[in-house]
Amino acid sequence: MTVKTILVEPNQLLRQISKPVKQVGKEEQQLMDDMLETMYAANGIGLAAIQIGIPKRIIVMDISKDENKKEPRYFVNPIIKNKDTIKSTYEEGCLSVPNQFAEIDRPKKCDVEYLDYNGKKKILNAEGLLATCIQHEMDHLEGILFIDYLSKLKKSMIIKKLSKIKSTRIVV
Ligand code: GNR
Ligand code: NI
Repeated sequence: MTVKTILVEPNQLLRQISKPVKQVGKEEQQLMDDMLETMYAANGIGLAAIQIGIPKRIIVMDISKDENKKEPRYFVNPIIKNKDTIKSTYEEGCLSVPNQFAEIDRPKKCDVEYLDYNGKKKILNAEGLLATCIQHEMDHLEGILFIDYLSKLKKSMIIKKLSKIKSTRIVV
């Protein structure tokens, strides 16, 4: 397993639409392992493959609070089957939008159909943080970031800040 570099906005790669996985094989499982390790190393609760530059419809998540009880979740080709008309608000952050947070409304519950780590078809009835996180991750598969839901002004202020930080950092 390897910790990969997480792409940071502004980066055109993050705006790509990710492609469906044809079959969950060794290569995809290796990618999921690397994604999970990268997510844990960055203290995140979710990660989409495009955040490490791979445009595949793969997500990893772990929303467990206890660091000693890991509960990794893997989603390949996720599709939202049903979403609540009731919304809930969460303060969201994103590993690709470091140190920026904003309250975002999303459907409170949703049902997601996907393939698991072994390529087996599953359905998850998600609510609360789990529902919020899976929707945040599925946005990444469409090239959408949470800042896209903010006003033009707020969004441009965040992008400007991130660009400034980037220009002062030496990237190897
Ligand atoms: O670590 C993360 N925390 C988080 C908090 C509220 C709503 C969504 C998230 S996802 C984020 C990790 C990330 O950027 N995943 O794409
Ligand atoms: Ni994110």
